[in-house]
Parts: sequence; structure tokens; C-alpha cells
Amino acid sequence: MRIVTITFTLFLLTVTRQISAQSGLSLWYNKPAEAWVEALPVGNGHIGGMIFGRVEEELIQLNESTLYSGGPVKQSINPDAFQYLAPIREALLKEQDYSKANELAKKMQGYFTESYLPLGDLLLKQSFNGRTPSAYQRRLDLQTAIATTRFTVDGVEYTREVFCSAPANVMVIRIRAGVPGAIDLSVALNSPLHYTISAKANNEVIMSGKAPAHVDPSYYNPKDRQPVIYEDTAGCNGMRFQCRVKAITKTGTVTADTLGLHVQHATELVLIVSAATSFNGFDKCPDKEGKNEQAIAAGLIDAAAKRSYTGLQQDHVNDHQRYFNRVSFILKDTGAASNTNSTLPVDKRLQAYSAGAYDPALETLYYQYGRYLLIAASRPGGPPANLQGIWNKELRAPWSSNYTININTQMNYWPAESTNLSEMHLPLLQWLKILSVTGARVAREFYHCDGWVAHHNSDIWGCANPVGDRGAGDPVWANWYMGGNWLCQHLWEHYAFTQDKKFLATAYPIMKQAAVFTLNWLVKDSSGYWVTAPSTSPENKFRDEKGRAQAVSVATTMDMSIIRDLFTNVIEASEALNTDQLFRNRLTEVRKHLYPLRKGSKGELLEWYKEFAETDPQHRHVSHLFGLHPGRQISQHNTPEFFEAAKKTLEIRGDAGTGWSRGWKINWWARLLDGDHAYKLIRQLLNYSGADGKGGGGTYPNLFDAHPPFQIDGNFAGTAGMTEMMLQSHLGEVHLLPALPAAWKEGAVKGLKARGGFTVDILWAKGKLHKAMITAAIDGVCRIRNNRPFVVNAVSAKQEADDFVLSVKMKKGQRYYVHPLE
Ligand code: FUC
Repeated sequence: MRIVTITFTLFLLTVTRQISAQSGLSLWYNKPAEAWVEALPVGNGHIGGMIFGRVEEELIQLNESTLYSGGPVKQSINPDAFQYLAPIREALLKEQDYSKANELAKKMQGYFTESYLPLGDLLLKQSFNGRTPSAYQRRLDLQTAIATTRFTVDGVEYTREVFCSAPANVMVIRIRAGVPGAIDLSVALNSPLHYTISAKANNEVIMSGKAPAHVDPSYYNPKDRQPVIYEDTAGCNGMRFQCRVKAITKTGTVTADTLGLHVQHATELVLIVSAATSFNGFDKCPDKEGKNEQAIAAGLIDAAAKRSYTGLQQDHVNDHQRYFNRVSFILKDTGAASNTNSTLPVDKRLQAYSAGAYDPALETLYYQYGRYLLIAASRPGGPPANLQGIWNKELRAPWSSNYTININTQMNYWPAESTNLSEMHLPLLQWLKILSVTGARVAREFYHCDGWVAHHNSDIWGCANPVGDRGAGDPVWANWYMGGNWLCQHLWEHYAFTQDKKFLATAYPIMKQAAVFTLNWLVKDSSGYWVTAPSTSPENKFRDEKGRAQAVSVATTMDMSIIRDLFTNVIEASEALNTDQLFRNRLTEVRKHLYPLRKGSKGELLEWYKEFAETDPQHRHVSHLFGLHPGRQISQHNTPEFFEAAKKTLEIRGDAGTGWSRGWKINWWARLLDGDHAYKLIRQLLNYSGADGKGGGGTYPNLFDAHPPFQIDGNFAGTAGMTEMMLQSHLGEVHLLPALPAAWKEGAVKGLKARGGFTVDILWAKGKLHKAMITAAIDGVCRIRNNRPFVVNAVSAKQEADDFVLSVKMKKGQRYYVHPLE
């Protein structure tokens, strides 16, 4: 017992020391990246870089977060769509003719979204005449957001550091040699888009280019059609872009020409990279009405060049740490002393973990990587993180690297609030304003409805129509009407966590107008319930009575769950703002008669209006569990029957799936309060996919999420899910350690956020709460829940079923300690 206490006290001391500066947070390798998914990402929400760490020909693949094909969404693209709405409803509600409904749905489609594009490659050629370097290491330090490559050739140590500064809005590269004058190097730029290279003075190289006016998705290849079109003579040509690199060295010489920069005899060299596009908002043609990208790129580089490297680096580190250091998460390594995992390069470590090795520090590294990636990909003022965050090398990226809003975009932002990165949520919330404008046009044009609607895909232009090139899309994904409604949850969540009423007042009209559309969209079925028709369950099919696979039906569980969630959030928002009582009453009334959740014959939650047979019982989407997560309709105490049904559904679906599907399952199992099963899914998510993705869903060598292919959402779902295991707050309570797995025996987390404006630190030992500290952002009541008896300010919690619960009146800014009663 004494030994345990001493060990734990030591652990606490370590925690206190480490928690403010969590150590070991880096990804390192002992060889350069060959594949893109081995390269290391840096970013400032605007510029993204994938660093390969190669010796003689270093490659940094570049992105600029606004660089998309196309221009503002076109209007009146399918004025005929509306005429199919009544027939499709008739086919569904009267005839139950799902095949007919499917064909009609196709007639109600618009155009595909545009594509997120790569900016180009930055190449650093430094010849060592093929000599083998020694002491090679490349590393990404998550705490400083600096990537370093280090190696020695002929006794000379070379160091390359790269970071993307948000304050200076540039990428900065410093190359150093251990021996004076040892750096001879050239810098080149190229791009898969149209571009030209020019040189300015003697030390700057400029790549100026043009994005295509349209790029088709990679899965859409009709005959007689160019997938990439540069000239749109009738409409709007694509955006211009520019990337500049300036070399600064005190010791060496630099010349510049159309091949790039040529540096000789330098001891230390700093390269500053700026990038800009002519993107000027969702409603302006980036060609005719574009911004002056040249002036922007030149201005940024000139401003940065006036600063010292140390000054730029210090500003960058301070800025990054202001966000990153808000949360620490450590797990005590209770494994054998011979555990050497942390001395292995990360890819090897992941392989060992994937084969079953115990490595809690890899789990916390993965956790913090999710937070690192969100800080790097999503910054206020910029666009939201897309399917690949901001990192994409392909002209026709998988699924256009767009916003897929039937799960993926939302998933990107699940950790934003709970892991104390609320500011990083803002790009999504700001973009919703745009989507509500384009979505209002679509609601009117396609359905003659008020309010606004968005379907399953969008982009920087706010595409809101059902995609499919007017009939070529499969309704199983294209004709889904809940994208906007679901995204509105993020507006509410931002308020729920921050309690920022000013924000809520600006968000409320967007939420309300989504509800207005929905009130227009709902119809009554024969039993008097409000239902949606047409309706799909992303991206799954059922078998109709004749055994045919079908997608389009009535009132899928996801539709009804999202609508219930939206209405609840709008009702609560109108209460918080003390506004709109009549509208609130209307929503409350309609909510009572929404088609309800139902159980199937296996005890599972039904996905469709009827108990249809499923075509793919292990399908990656489990959309009907929306009410369990990210919704709040299903819970152990409020809806025990559906709580059990949700569990059954997940058991039937199984634990396999694409990266993001596994990530969502962590969150679901956490909400089912089953920490061990959630932990099993962490292991599934951290399954080593290999650089080629052949290992299946999971994680690439650079810890990027593997669908496969790469899709960043799973990283964020992983971080969010681990947080849900330690802290939940969606039911109006701060639930401490709701789903702690046996594998996380002792640990500590600091700086998490809970709804209601609370900041929470938790320490646990032997799988039980040891101590927690809660601070409130506003005066108010905090209802605390834990599965063990506890006290706060000498008041004991009361037992409620298996748990203990206590409501504590809190004063803004004061600390409240939760102690277990032994
Ligand atoms: C949805 C998913 C796919 C993929 C794509 C981007 O279509 O069903 O698995 O994640 O989005």
C-alpha cells in the first residue's frame, strides 16, 4: 500500500512537472520520407507544407488554403428540379416505389463542387555527390511546431528547420552548416497547375500561376469531357496564385534566375516563403474581381524579411503555444521497465503498437497530434479545414478534397471546443454564414422553400446543391438534405462551450433559417408524424420488398435525429437570447410529432422508416446513431431503451471500417460509457496502414489518418473520442471519467473544456478519480457526476443509480476541487 502511495505521489510530482510542458511530443524518423504519407505536415491555416526530409533533393510540397478551382456557384442551374418534388413524394408515401423515387431524385441534382488544389513543390537541391549521410534524423516537434532535419556528411553537420508562422503569415526555413561556407544549394519551385517562374533582384524567385476554371471529381469521368478546364469563356476563369521565395544569407552569395535561387558558400541561409491567391470571397470572380495576389505575396515576404530569424521563430512559437499548451494529457506508463517503444522512430513504434505493444505515450502523442493539426489547418479568417486539412498534393484529389458535410467536415471540428481550441472552430462557423446565403438560393430554386439547405458536399464557394452534374450522381450520397442542419449544431456547440451570447446572437439567425427550411420541408405521413421525404441515410442502402438495393425512402433515423437536434438547439438558443417565443413554440410543437426512434427485431436501432434488410450490415456509416453522438438525444438515463439499442447496432456493425468510421466509433463507445470498447477502437484507429494503405483503415507512418486514402477527419475524431472518454458534458453535467479504459490506469489531463463554460483538470489513479479541478467562465451552477462518492467544498455528492452527482454554485474564475471519498 505504502509503495503504491509513494509511487503515486512520485507520479503526481511528475505530472505537475510535465503537465505544464508535456514532453516527448514529437514525431521522429531515421530516414527521409519516400511517400507523401511519410512526410511531416506544418501549417498556419494559410500555408501548408509537407516536409520529406530528403538529403540531396529536399522536397516541401506546398499548399495555400484558398487555392481552389472554379469561382462563385452558378445560379439557376436546375430550375426544373422543383417539379419532381411532388412526384417523388407521391412515389414514396403513396406508391412505396423506391426505384422510381431514385430516378426522380437524380433529376433534382445540380453541379459537382470544385476541387481543393496543390500549390506546388519547393525543392532544395544540395549536392553531396551521393555520399551517404550519417546521424540522420528528421523530427516534428508538436510543442514548437518546428520540423527539423539533421544529418552529417563528411564530418559537417547540416540542420534544416521549417515552420509556418501564423503571425507573419509565411513559411520560414533555416539551413545551417557546422563548417563555415559549406552550403551550396539551389531552390526551385514548380506546380501541377499552370505557372511561370520569374526572378526578382538577386535573391527572390516568384512562381505565378493560374488555377483551373473547373476540375471534375476524380470519380467522375464521362467520355468526351476534359476533367480539368482552364478557360471558362462564358463564365469566370479560375483564380491566380503566387508563391515567392526569398533567400537571406550573411555569409554566402545568392543569384536568382528562372530556374530558381542559387546559393553558394553560405554558413547559414534563411528562406522565406509567401503565398497568396486572388480569392476574394465566395461571391466574387477570382479572376475579374480577384484580390491582388502579387501585392499580398510581396508584402508578406518584405515584412518578414525585415525580421530576424530568431524574432520570427519566437513569435511563431509563442503563437503556437498559446493554443497548444492549453491542454496536457499524460498516461503513466505502467508497463515493463524494458519498454523501449519511445526510443523507436514513430513509424516503427506505430507498427509495434499495431501488433499489440503497450505504448500509452503513443496514444497521448496521437491525441496531441490531432490538436496540432487543427491549429495548423484552421485559423480564424481562413477557410475551414477540408477533407485533407490543408495538405493536398493532387490536382484531382480524392473526393476533390472538398467539404463532405455528411460527416467528414463536422468530424474535423469535434475536438475544437472540448480540447480548448475554440478559436480554431471559427473558420467553420464563419463559413456557415456563406453556406446559408448560397443555401437559401438552393432552397428557393430547387424546392421553393424558405430558409436554407445544404446537401452532402460543399467547397470554398459554398456549393449547397445536391451534386451530380444534373443526373449523374448516385442519390445514396447526392440527395441528402441535412448538411446545413447538422452544421448548425456547431454554432450551438460554440456557444454551449464558451457561453458567448454575443456570438450566439449572430449565429441564431443562421440556425433559425435552417429550421425554417426544415419546417417547410417536413410532410405528414399517414400516421400523422412529421417525416422527411425524400430521405437517404448516408451512404447506405436497404433492400426493398423485392430485394432490390435502394437508397431513397422516407424519414431515415439520421434525418429525424438531426432535425430533433436542430430544433432543440434553436429552442434553447432562443431561450438563452430571450427572443422569438412564437417560433420557439412552433418548433416545440412540431418536435413532439417528429417520427420517433424505433427498435428492430434484433434489438438494434432502426436506420430506416421500416425494418428493411440491410445491403451492408457492416457499412462504415452508422448514421442512425447521430442521437448518441454527436447528438444528445440518446443517453443511459434519459432513453435507456435506445441506449441499449444503439449498443446493439454498434455490435452488429462491428469494429472495422475506414479511418474516420473507427474514429466515430471511439466517440460512440465513450458515449455508451464503455471505456474498454472505446479503447479497442483507439487501437483499431491506430492500426498501421503502411505507406501504401494496404494495411486498411487506420494510420499512416506520419500518423495521418488512413481512410485509406488519406483523410484528416479520423485524426480529429480520435482526439475528440479520447476526450469523450475522460470528460463528457452534453447532458447538462460535467461527467468526470465517464469511460476510462482499464488500459489507462493512471493519468492526468489538464485544460479540457466542458459545456457551460467550464475548464476541467482531472487526475486519476488505479482507474479512479483522484482529484479534479473545475473553473467556471461565468457565475452559475455546475452539476458534477462521477461513478465514485466525492465531495466539493465539504459537500458530498448524492447517489443516483450507479453514479454520484452534486450541483455546485460556482463563481466566475474561482477554482473548485473535486475529491473522492475513500
Ligand atoms: C463519404 C464517405 C467516404 C469518404 C468521403 C469523403 O462519402 O462515405 O467514405 O469519407 O465521404
